[in-house]
Amino acid sequence: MHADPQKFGRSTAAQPGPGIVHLGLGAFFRAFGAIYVEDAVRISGGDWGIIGVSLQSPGTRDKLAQQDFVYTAVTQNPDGGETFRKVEIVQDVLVAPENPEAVLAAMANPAIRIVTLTVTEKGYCHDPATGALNFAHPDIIHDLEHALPRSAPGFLVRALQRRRDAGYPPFTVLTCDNLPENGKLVGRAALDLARKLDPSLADWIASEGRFPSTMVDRITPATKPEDIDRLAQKTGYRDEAPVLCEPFRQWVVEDDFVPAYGADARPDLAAAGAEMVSDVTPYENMKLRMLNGTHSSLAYLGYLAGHESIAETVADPVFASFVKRLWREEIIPSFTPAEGVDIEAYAGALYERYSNPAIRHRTWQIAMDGSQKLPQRILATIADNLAAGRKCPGLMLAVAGWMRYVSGLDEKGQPIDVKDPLAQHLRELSDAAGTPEQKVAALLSVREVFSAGLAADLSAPVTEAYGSICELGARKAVGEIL
Ligand code: CS2
Repeated sequence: MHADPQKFGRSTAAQPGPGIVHLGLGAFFRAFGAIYVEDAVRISGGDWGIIGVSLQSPGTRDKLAQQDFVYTAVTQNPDGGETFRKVEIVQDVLVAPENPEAVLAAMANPAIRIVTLTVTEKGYCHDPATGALNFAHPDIIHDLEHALPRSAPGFLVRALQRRRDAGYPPFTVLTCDNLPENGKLVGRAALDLARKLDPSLADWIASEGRFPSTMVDRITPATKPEDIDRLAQKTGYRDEAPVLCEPFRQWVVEDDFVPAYGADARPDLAAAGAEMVSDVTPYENMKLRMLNGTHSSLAYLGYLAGHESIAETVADPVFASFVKRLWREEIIPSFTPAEGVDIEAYAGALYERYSNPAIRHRTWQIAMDGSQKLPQRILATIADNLAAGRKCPGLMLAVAGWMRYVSGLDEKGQPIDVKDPLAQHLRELSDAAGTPEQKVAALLSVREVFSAGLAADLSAPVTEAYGSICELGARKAVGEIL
């Protein structure tokens, strides 16, 4: 039994005024963006308190509300040690389905100069293969017909509409999701929706709004009940909503914020260690392909091989060699790193981060939402390799691993709890197809994921890779690549 827990709450009554609304207050942003903002305020001041918004469910709000929205960030070091940091920058959490009006009112408050987002790849209601807003998405259909929205684009546009009508400047929209040119993507979604509602609003957003792109990086595994108990044992207080993270963090931000707010348009993120740049593209390719691309490759193939976590997967010498080969042979040649970046050293640091035994980052967690992740993490790299005449058998095997994973049965015939917006459709396609060739063809026909041209290019190599997985099992199929 842990010690009688002391009341867990704020260290001080003094708080900065609100300056940011965050849509999608999950573990990642609490372990990442909130800490950067809190550090920026500690160093350089400014009214940058954060109002969190949950777009789906009340769970996070319910836990945080019990402890005045304060929580612990637990850094898990490779030597097994843990360091604890109390984070106090979040000042309130709203639950959109309970009270969308309160969310819009918060976003329309002129004191709010930035809206940040971590709504995951599927939260932008876009078509992953093209980037266009999906007007057939049920939430977009709803948001076109109702002033109180459901979707992230809907909240952005309706709040901007209120600000425009009240004569206030727009807020800067700062997305923190793992998507290429993520600022342009969320800007396009907002403008596509605004143009349908009110073309003059779209013109105003296009002229006065800002949607800078960012690259975000911090491995943040899900918190388990035993983590909460361990923290209570170690600290003497009970925090119901701690977040776990690795020591590493990197935030690269395009320095393009709403000019109407002048020097008060953003917190001093550079003082907190963020890199403020004019173009984030080289950093984003490096991270999405080198980290997220191998994360997803290891997640599907590692899960099928029976590995529970990334650390466990790269501890397997077959997968250790596989991931290093992926970086060397198929990913690094596919892009130009940012100036001054030692890309070999970056790969070596990634391998050390993956190997951190204290981070139990489940392959199952990373495998989620593959239909929304594959295009920017793996397919773009394949397309660039093919255009350059380079074969990429490792990435083709990763695609085949995803196809085998979404079939819903593992290599022991046990069910896989596939989490994906298209999970049912993918399972039905796989089940309805008889042979491996037919299964691959059926899944390559999913245009939300594979363009027709890329599907044609992938057909033969992915079919061969899929057959290898079915015949040898994932681990041996990986071994064949080496
Ligand atoms: C992971 C990412 O769950 C996933 O898809 O690949 O959350 C990854 O941990 C972060 O992007 C690391 O910065």
